[in-house]
Amino acid sequence: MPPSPMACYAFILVLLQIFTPISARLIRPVTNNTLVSDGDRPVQLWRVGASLQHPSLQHLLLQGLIEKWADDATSSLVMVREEDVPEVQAALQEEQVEYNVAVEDLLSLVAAETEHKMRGRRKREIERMDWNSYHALEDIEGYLGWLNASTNGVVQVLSAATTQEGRPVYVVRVNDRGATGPKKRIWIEGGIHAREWISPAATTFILHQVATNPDWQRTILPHTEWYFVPVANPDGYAHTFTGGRARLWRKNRRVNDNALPDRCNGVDLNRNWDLKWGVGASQNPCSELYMGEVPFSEAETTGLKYFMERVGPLDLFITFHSYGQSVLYPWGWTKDPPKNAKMLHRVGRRFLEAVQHVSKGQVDYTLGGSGAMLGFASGATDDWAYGALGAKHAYTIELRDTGHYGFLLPEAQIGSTVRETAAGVQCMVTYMINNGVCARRRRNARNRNNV
Ligand code: 0X9
Ligand code: ZN
Repeated sequence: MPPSPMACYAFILVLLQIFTPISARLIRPVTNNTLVSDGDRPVQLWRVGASLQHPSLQHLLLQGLIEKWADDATSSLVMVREEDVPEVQAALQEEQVEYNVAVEDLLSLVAAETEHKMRGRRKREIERMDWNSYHALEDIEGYLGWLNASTNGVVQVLSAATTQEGRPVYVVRVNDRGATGPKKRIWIEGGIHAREWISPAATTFILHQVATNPDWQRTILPHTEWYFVPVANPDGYAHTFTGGRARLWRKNRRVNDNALPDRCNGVDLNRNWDLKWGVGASQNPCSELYMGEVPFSEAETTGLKYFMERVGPLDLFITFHSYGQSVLYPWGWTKDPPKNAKMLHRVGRRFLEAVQHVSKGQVDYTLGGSGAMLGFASGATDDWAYGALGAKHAYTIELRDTGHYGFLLPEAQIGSTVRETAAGVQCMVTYMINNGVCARRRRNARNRNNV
């Protein structure tokens, strides 16, 4: 489907503004319009002439005054709420860090998209899911309900936890009990970060393949047992569908302190798991990287941890995030490679090759240890699954794109993204089941040693 004129316009606008040279644009004055609620006030995108590793940027990030959009060795793009402009401005000026406003009102780019979502709500029970648009939690749960009721016990929908706002965190088990041979245990987590909408889309699409595609059912299902968490952060995800600033929400919705503003609600569920807890995370509830008061302080992380422990050691763990197009393996808290880094690398490469193949060379991913590739961050699910649970392979996969649309990946890209992602996972799993069959022909044709 070609992108809508609105999407093209928004994209061109973002590009034009992002590539305007530093200092060439004026910062809009802070308004004090009491008729506009905080949730609708602008969020700006700033281009900053320093990496997020710069101490003053780290400080602003951990305080919650800026949020990460993109980062490289010498510059970064960060989100700044309109009311925080003076404070961030003063901090950067004091450190003589250059900056300019790349996009004055990021929310104007998402307004049309979110309004359309609110209008498009469907009834709860749905038989057919599609991957042409982003779906509200009700739609996703409706689809899970339908799978549960119509697949003869192959798909079971179970609840791992109840969130602070009373929503279940579902785990979907797919297992063909008729097939009795040895099986690889696979856990796929989606939607732990609320605004990364492509993640639940990819997770539900792979679930759909495993549960309904005859090819997968013949070649993969007899040798595997799957656990899917389509939306690990349902409160956060539901919040992102309420319009305005909420579209860019990352954490869950825990109320940390009633006296604090909305941005100080929530815990980053991907900093709350108990493995080297506290590295590259914030102790300040107002930061988007808030790690929680103690490890596993949240219903979502505790519930999933107990569920995973009951399932036992996994052969493959994947958590889908966006964006960046990278396949990351442990550790997040150090640059030192884990024991079997070579094997993690080899299996991860199968994903890259399959995506390249399916996208006809248009989509490239990078591969490596997450601490080395992204900077240190602990308390994430992948490190816990690998280091505490003992999963043989554990990955964070950052889906499309590389930063043009970022978290606001257009709906026109959902279909191709989920298809290439499913092909990537299919290749990893086939490789594990068959001890290396997937993509062998393509690999041999190129370079036998390049694994
Ligand atoms: O920082 C994160 O939680 C993930 N990136 S995101 O932009 N989607 O927020 C990456 C997590 C990588 N894994 C570890 N650091 N263990
Ligand atoms: Zn994420």
